[in-house]
Amino acid sequence: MKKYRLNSLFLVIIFIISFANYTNADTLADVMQARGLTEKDVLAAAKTYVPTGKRDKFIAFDSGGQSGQVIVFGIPSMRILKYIAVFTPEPWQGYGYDDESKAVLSQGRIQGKDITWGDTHHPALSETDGEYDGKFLFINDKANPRIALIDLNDFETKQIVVNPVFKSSHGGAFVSENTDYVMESAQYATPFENEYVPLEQFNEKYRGGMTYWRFNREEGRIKPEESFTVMAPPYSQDLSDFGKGPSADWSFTNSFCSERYVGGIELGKPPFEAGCSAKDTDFLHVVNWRKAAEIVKAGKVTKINGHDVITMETAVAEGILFLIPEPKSPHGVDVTPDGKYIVVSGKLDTHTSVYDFEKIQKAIAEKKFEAKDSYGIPIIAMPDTLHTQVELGLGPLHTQYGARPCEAFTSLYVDSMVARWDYCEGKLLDKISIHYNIGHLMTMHGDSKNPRGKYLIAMNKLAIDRFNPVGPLHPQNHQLIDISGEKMELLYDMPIPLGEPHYSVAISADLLKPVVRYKVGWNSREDKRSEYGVRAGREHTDKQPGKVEVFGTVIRSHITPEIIEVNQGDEVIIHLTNLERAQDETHGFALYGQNVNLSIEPGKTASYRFIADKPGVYPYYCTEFCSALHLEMQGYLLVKPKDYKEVAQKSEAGFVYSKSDYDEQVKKNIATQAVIDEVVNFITARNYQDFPAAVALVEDTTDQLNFAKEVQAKAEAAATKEDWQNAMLWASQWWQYQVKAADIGLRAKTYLEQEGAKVVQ
Ligand code: RUQ
Ligand code: CUA
Repeated sequence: MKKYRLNSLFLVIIFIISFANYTNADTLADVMQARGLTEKDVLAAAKTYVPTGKRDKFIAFDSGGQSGQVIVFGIPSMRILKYIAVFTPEPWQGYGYDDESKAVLSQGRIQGKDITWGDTHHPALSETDGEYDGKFLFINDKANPRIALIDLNDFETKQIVVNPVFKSSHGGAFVSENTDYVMESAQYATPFENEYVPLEQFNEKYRGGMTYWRFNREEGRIKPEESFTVMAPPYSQDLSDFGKGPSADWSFTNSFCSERYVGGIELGKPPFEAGCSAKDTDFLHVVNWRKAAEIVKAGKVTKINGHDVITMETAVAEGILFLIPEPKSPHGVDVTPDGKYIVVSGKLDTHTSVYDFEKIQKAIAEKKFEAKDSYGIPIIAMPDTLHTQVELGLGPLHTQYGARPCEAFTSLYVDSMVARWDYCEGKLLDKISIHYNIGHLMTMHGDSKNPRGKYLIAMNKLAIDRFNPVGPLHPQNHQLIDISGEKMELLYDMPIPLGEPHYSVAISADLLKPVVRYKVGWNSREDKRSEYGVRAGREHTDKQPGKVEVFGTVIRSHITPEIIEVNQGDEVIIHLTNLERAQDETHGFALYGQNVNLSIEPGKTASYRFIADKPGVYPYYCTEFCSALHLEMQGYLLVKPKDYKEVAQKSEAGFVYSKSDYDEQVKKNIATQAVIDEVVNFITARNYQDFPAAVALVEDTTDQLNFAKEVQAKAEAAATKEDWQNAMLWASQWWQYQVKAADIGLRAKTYLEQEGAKVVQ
């Protein structure tokens, strides 16, 4: 059996080598004909195909909609790289299954209740001076107004903050030019206090607003105690955007249903949708957030639920909140890269309006207002602030920017099209059909001061007939569009089978530099050494009455300890540290009947606690296929019944080995070592040190060979004592380490061959 394993390893390698040399007889023309592909199709394929081993130029972060997660994919290949668990437990990442991540999820409790999902809408990348810096990602939950913080150092969720006054929030997350604040606006107006207030008091007691979450970059955390909310009328505040450059101190927030209509079909009243779209205009909220922050510092706030709120009265008195009419039921509000204009589209109006920040400032400075709303907020007349209005098509929603001067792209929901236009001249340039009903759209670095152009992704709400049918619930459809030429060209359809991704942001891949391993014994959620981490050889189990605490480790291919004995009723706490230094050697940990799966990436320490309330035998194992002996990476938790009386047990060996078994094994080990030596010679004869990935593999191989040496000594010691049973078992373990060394060594060799490493001698 074991012999077969080594042989099969080499067979696979030979197979791979011979397969690579095999040339397919088909020509491109044959394939095109057989598959019915046009030249345009093949060109699109060539523009998106990323050959094996090559990487994407841009990395996109999609909101995962109702899945409460974030989807990471590459552009132009549109290959999904990861789902980042954010608001929803996700077992592959151990998220919501280990103590460390449970602590993050529990920060998101709403009024004491666990919320195990999210409706993620808008991701935002951290910015430095208006440019994406690749450090952090923020995303909001609409259903339960929360913001999550993801650290792009390891693509893990580190913090969840709950909005203390809102009961829903669509318009988040947006970041200020230097990420000192992350913004979120209310959607459905509610009382700020957590109290019952009859709907009859909607105008007086229900409120909207904009929350500015303070972000501390050094700590890498949002600071709730330094955050504040500017209260606003119950106008259903929607999307927002921070200004840039000249407008950097300001923020802009749309609203709909400024009619303040309250439906009630069952009471015989016309529905919300009728009453909420009766007026021709709604309001753009213009806020001087920089000044608002100073007002908060000066203490001119009202505490609501322990949170600093600037009331509308204060906001008006201090001159930080203004309204400007905007076309009916607007949705997106997007500040141009130069910060000079604010683009707003009304879903129920064919116009896209371009507001001029300078004109807005002029009106404010001259106190030129056309009226005040019923809450005393000054309204600036629309014509006094408009730069231009453009007729783009039906149902304009969101706008993103391209790399060319004044280049904008707007999604047309009703038309199912993307419009390319010039916001300076107010001129439509090009249109392309998408499939179907586009919501957001996204360009590379599209929210930054410096959009990169090249690609656009149309984030379509409906897929309808685009993919093989999979039942009534269809995937969403992202369409990749080439915007590098004069005409937009559709390149690729990507199904998204995980919630409705509302919005996405994409960053140049070279700006992301995540770690490949943690320092050994790391609590990744708190970004510090775990007090439960242990190094190799330091594993131990602490037993106290009623409590068993295991400080264990995992490394190919064993879990230490392999046997855990506890008494019924004990609290069992298991901490496991992954000792691997190799890249991509994650181990898992699953235990029968306990709803646990840990994901223990190299260096990480993860913990799990439970009460062993039922006596029995509970196997545990590693859930990642980590090595040829992954299946053997196992152990037993034994829970002894309360009244259990120890009796002496005698265990019989499953198999009895002799001297000849041992000799046979040693012969095999020596032969294996010869193979390993050859691989090692190949590597060391080349400039492998010039390839960090190869260096890491070599380090790992050396580790495994050192382990092999350690157990070889044990085998030989047992053999001198003629303890053939243990000699054979240790010799077999020696061989296991050799196989692992060979596996990694061969990976390094293949890598060096592919990268064209040179002989150095
Ligand atoms: S959304 S389709 Cu941002 Cu939730 Cu506009
Ligand atoms: Cu570790 Cu499988």
